[in-house]
Amino acid sequence: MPIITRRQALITSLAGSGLLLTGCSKIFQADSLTESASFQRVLAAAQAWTRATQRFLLAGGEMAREYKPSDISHYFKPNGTYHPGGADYARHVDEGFVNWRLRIDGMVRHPLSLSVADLRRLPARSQITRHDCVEGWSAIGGWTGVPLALLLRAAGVRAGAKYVVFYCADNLDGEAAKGGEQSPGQYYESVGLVDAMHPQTLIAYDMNGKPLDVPHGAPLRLRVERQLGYKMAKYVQHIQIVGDFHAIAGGHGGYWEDRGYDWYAGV
Ligand SMILES: Nc1nc2c(c(=O)[nH]1)N[C@H]1C(S)=C(S)[C@@H](COP(=O)(O)O)O[C@H]1N2
Ligand SMILES: [Mo]
Repeated sequence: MPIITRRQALITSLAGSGLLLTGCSKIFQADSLTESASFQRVLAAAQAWTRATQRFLLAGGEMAREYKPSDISHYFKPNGTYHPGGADYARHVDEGFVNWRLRIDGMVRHPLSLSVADLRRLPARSQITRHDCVEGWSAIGGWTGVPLALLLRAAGVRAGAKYVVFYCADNLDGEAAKGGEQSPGQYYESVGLVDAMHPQTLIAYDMNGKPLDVPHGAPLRLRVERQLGYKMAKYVQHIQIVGDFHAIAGGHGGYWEDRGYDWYAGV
């Protein structure tokens, strides 16, 4: 019974995002964002995304446990990269990330390029979840962001696509100058389309009600609840939809997967 109640509450809040859409269209008309074709496309996809999410919940789709604001950890350990090096990222920090773009391409009908401001004006979801790192620590945090499903619907995933790959701005042991995105040291991750379309999978921009800070992945990070911490790519700048990932970096679908971790990291 409590589960049904919670599901109904979620559906109610998702119906609310339909109202948010109306609000967004108004802002959109009066704003310079009319320039952004990508933004317009995502906004147009919002209604279909709301219906798909409702279907998922009504069909009894599994949600990760969500917590109360009072459960939020006082300290959430930053892990892995605390600050991507390099002049490019430093410039983005100085500029307050106004020129950061999230590119979405690969097996899609409409490649997208969105600014952080674009993402902040789209329907959002907030959730308080527990993050589990393979190193043996956990922390509870609150996340707000755009459901990845909405972005994928807007981009129009092509038949034959199976995975979503996330490329990050940090380079852990390669030399950024030599390799760029395909260098073995570039942090990247991938998830299957089912996890990518899950209602709790977000491109998050806020943590505990404040813009993501640099140690936790500013300006954008992935939240893919029900999976281990290393899947939650920070500093995301490029999302690519692919049929397989064997030709990418070490071929195992992620920075740590190329170093022996499991690709499917269910909690
Ligand atoms: N780009 C990038 N993403 C990353 C990492 C990283 O080093 N670089 N570390 C991963 C690991 S192992 C964990 S546990 C989480 C840590 O997120 P946090 O720093 O917000 O705690 O980010 C994951 N995402
Ligand atoms: Mo981790």
